[in-house]
Amino acid sequence: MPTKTDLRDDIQHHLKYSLGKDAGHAQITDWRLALSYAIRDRIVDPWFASTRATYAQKGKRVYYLSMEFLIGRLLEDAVVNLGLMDEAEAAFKANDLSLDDVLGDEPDAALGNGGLGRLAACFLESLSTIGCPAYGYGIRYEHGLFKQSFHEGRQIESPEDWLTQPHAWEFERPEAAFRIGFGGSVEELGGKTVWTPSEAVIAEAFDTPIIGWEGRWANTLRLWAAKPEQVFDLDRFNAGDYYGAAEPENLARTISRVLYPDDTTDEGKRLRLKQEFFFTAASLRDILRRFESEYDDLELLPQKVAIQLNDTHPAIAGPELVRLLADEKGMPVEKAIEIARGCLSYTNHTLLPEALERWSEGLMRDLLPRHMQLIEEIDAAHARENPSRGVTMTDDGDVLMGPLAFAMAHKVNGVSALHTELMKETVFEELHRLHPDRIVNQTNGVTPRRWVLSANPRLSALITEAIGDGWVDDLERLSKLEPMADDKTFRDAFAAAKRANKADLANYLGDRGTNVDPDAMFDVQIKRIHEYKRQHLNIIETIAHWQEIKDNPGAGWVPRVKIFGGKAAPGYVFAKEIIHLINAVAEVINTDADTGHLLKVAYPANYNVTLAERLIPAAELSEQISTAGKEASGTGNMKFALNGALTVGTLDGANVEIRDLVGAENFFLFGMTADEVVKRREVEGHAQKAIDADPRLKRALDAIRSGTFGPGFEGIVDNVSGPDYFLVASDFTDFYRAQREVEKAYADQDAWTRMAVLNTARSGWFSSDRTIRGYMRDVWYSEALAAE
Ligand code: 9GP
Repeated sequence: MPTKTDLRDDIQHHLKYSLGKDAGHAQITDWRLALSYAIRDRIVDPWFASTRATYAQKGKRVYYLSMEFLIGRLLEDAVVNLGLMDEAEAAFKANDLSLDDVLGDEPDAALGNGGLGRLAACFLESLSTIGCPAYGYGIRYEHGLFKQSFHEGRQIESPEDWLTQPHAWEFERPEAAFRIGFGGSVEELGGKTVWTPSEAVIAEAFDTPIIGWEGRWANTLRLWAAKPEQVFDLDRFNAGDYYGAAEPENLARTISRVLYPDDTTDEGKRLRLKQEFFFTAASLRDILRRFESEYDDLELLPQKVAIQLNDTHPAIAGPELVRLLADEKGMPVEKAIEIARGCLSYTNHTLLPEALERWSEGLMRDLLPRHMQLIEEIDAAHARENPSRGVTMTDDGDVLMGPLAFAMAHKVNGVSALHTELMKETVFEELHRLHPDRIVNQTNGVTPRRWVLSANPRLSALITEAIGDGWVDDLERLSKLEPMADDKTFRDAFAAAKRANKADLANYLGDRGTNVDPDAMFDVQIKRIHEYKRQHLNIIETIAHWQEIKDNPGAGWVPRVKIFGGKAAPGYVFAKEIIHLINAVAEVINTDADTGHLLKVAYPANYNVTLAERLIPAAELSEQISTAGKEASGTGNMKFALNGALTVGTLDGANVEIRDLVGAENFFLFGMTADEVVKRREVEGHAQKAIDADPRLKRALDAIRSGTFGPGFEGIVDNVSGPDYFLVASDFTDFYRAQREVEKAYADQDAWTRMAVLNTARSGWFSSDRTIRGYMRDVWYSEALAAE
């Protein structure tokens, strides 16, 4: 294995022999690929060692099945985890290149929509850091989440194309391939149930090693690509039907072509179900193959295999595992259900009814006829064992994937304390009554390697100087910073790091056309655009604030930059209107000579993981303002707090736990609680009542309606004044109050910094290492191993 000191030589070697370039002609991408190969070489040995250790110690393996892995860039993670930043920097300096430019050339692997996918990526890194033998299983989408640009303030989507350049991290495994069938018929043949699909594709594996902190352990992310069984129809080609000849390939490839945009329309339902079955079935076959290479007693499966279903997307794993065990291995169905349940567990990530998957029974029967039969059997077995007030896996002609996943899992978890309690009281009320020990909580977390160490080198250096570097894989050690909140020298250094991050961001925004003052407060809301996340509450409050400033520009206002980032699902019209409104407000406010030095709105396009890594370290105020009861957890909220931003937020998701830990006095709380939200909705005309009671809100809405920001925003005003399901109007007044509290606190910079230090010092619990240890203990019953 090459040693650290050879990195420069190895880069040169790969430039020449892997890429066929000499240094004089190499482009930045060539250098980036050469570095990636040199780094990958250093991952392979620990990767093999981890696999050998798992076999040697007969470790239990964890399989994390997820439709999404929002990994972003991998190169920096790997360089950081191997401790090679200095060497890599030196190697490029010798060639007059900056490591930042090289790292910045890597496209973002955007194989996810938002929090769920990013959580999966943090978990992969933590699993490796901890040394928990694990595989991530997902789909190798050719096109990840769409690219966003703005035209006249409106979102424009274009295809993402991360695979147009070679993907340096993956190893193609043509030998690891499974035939995945769809449709067809089911027959009883000689006492056996046989499913004969009418069409099939091949799932081919691509492996990416994921290295943990200090290179101690590496796991695998195995993504499946769909290929045709027969590359090409020669008969049709020879008959001159060139399009027809390519049809099998096109049809198959469609399955892994595009990441499905969540929370959107019904279109493509059939394709989505195919995607779900495709990767789940391939993964289960791979899991069974690996198990059978070591053990010959299938009853050992739950002792050796833990399969985590990330949301209901892979919930077809229940019936598919039962089918494999019963139809293919000859186990009685009831036994197969018990064994499958011993392996499977399910994470719920949302209570939003529209996001809880249902598939029509007709579609299910057509695409997966044997699975539909087994769903009915699972349903009947569950009903026999658990006399209940009507829990069923089907309803109104639909298969309900939530109850199915619940019934087939030995543990079901929510992702924050509040969310888990609400699951028990709402979506899974009856199932919880029947299985009171099944639901557990595992509050989300984020990997500190990516979200502090790499993203915020200035803060990281300061922390390490103060308390040593043990915090990187033991984040609760940040609590040692707590006394330093009272140390003026430390506070000044903390504030200086933040100021420098803000200056960097101000340059970035300036390059994109929005000039902002790095001494203003940086107030950030970055996340998918959704009504429940209430970016419209934020922009309406911004308008009201602007109007107040205009009335009295000399009143000593705290200068602010309101920064937004996020994409709307292409089919989500209202979310797109919110984007348009934010951009329209920015256009007016940013060019207002009276207020320009006091208030700016910035909305950089194409928010992604890399942009988050730039924004979060520079943020001072974190907007976590969802309608209480709607945000399952949030993970951005944790990243902000760790990086020393204060939160203005509702009692929703993990905000509750953040506030408990950082202290109520270091958190700006506003808004109704989840219970109050439910009651408020019952008040007749609640929105209008709130508007009538608050002239500022009325004036802001009037300005939007009357066209101050251009035409076409009546829909938003009508919604906020009428149904207002997400209670923007009812929470406005308290939000406005909280924002003024924020300004009052910010005016005393030193006191603010003290609160920011305490946010960092008290947020160590939000490491995804802690979350993964919780899953290992309460859900997977698995243990960490050490490679030799
Ligand atoms: O909306 C939740 C978000 O609150 C949570 O942090 C994340 C990870 O658990 O999952 C999100 N849910 C989804 O993306 C889809 O259900």
